[in-house]
Amino acid sequence: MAIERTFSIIKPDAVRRNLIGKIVAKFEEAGLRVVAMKKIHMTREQAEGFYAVHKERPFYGELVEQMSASPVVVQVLEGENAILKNREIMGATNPANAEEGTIRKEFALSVGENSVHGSDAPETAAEEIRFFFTDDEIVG
Ligand code: RTP
Ligand code: MG
Repeated sequence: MAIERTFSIIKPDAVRRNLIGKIVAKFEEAGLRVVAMKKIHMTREQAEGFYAVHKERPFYGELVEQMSASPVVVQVLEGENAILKNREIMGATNPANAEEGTIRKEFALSVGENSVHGSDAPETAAEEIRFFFTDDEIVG
């Protein structure tokens, strides 16, 4: 199986509640390795750019507002099948539909404040990693 890299955000709702360690533990326990990590406070412009694909969706304004309201932790995770594996560890977008043991089942507050983001495909993973990290910030 291929070793992949994926992009992950620990969102403001989770950082505010001091859940960084508990969330990273779930990635590590599943065999994913943190190869880059930093805490940042996204500007409104950064959040708008990052979520530009959702610009026409009704929740876009609220999403941009929430993601730039307070700090987040951005990470690059590496491992076998990392993109899909990360999505499994995260659980469904709406925590009401998330499986037991997933991050969103345990920690998410709502469909909007759902504690984590994860890339959904190889192309978006590469794009999202480039959006937040330079090559020399990623240590494999
Ligand atoms: P993500 O991109 O954050 O990893 O989550 P996802 O693929 O599971 O969800 P996506 O459809 O890409 O939506 C991106 C984020 O927008 C917020 N959202 N709010 N109020 C709503 O109905 C709604 N729907 C989506 C969530 O924060 C979701 O993670
Ligand atoms: Mg998505």
